[in-house]
Amino acid sequence: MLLILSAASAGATTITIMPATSISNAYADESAWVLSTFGSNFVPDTLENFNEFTASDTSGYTSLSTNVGTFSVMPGSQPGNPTWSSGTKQNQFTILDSADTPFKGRFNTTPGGGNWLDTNDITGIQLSTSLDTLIFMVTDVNDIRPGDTVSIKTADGTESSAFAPEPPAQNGNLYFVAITSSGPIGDVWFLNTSTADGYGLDDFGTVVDPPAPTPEPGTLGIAGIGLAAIIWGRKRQISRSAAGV
Ligand SMILES: [Ca+2]
Ligand SMILES: [Ca+2]
Ligand SMILES: [Ca+2]
Repeated sequence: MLLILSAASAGATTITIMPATSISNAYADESAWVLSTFGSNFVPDTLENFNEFTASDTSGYTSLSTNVGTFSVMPGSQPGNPTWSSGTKQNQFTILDSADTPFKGRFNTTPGGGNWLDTNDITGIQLSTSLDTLIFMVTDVNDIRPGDTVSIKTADGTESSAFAPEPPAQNGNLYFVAITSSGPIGDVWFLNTSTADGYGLDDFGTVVDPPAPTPEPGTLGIAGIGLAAIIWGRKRQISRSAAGV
């Protein structure tokens, strides 16, 4: 399914939010978006799947350095419902996996992976990134109460909250999100009006123009034969002219 729910922009920044029906569908959306936005030379490149971190429901982070930039709790962020997010991780975000999560509907989207970054129901997370293009997956948005609203905002004022509202949002929903900018994006803010309706973030990456493929051995062989023929021809020419022929 390739359905563009939203393409918000202010100035040179765009935020695109696309609903997906499954993980494979989300990756199909990602590939289709890269193709339509950048052309066939470009491919998505996942840089951070959170699998190098330890999943834990008993510890969290106020700041976390990753391969796409630094995630941090925003000033003024409200803690989640203490029933779920208690103790040391109150007003912290967490890395979770399916064995550790106290929440329903948030999940890893990395093929073969297990972890995701979980908001732990806090209301404000910032990602500071130097990337010009940022792509990622979001799970379980706006699925608890009508009126709860998750929005994504960039430092230049571009904002989108085009996730489906509840209703019809369902537990376990999934989105592919893309942010483009004419220069480094800088700060991305993940904002939530609710303290009981968190969500998961996973598979952050960018878009790359891959290098030209190296020539296949057969092609090299033909090129080598051609080069040898040229050298042999030149040598022959030199010896003929040296001999005055
Ligand atoms: Ca993951
Ligand atoms: Ca849920
Ligand atoms: Ca939720």
